[in-house]
Amino acid sequence: MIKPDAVGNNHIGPILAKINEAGFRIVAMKYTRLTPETAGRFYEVHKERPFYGELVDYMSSGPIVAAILEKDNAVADFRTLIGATDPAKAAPGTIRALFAKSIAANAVHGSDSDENAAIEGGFFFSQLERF
Ligand code: 3AN
Repeated sequence: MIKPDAVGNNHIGPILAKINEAGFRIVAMKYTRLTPETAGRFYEVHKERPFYGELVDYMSSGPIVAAILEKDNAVADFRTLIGATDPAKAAPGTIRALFAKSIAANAVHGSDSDENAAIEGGFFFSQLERF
């Protein structure tokens, strides 16, 4: 997912270019906006964390781009491409180092496991919307 800060700062194009250059295939993509209710469901796993309210408010504050990406070793390779959660700690050249503003407004989200990738893909797309 490309988060509201990156969409608002016109970083959709450069971020998609980095994703393509790294060898990912886009199999579904959607420009949309989360409501506080849908953002709350998307981040339900973080419900007990102190920043949950801030995260839900932030993720529903503007449009996002949701996408399903395919590649061998996609989860690990995408996390390498995006860099650490805190952009100040993200390796040079990573998407978060290049485009993120803060730990909350950190430009992109990537699934942390194949299992969560399937759940999160299903959150945004039906089978018919994938190519
Ligand atoms: P990642 O997105 O790198 O997997 P997680 O799963 O630890 O990071 O955190 C989920 C999301 O919660 C992050 N993308 C980030 O936007 C937000 N987040 C994490 N830690 C903080 C924090 N200390 N303050 C505010 N937001 C945070």
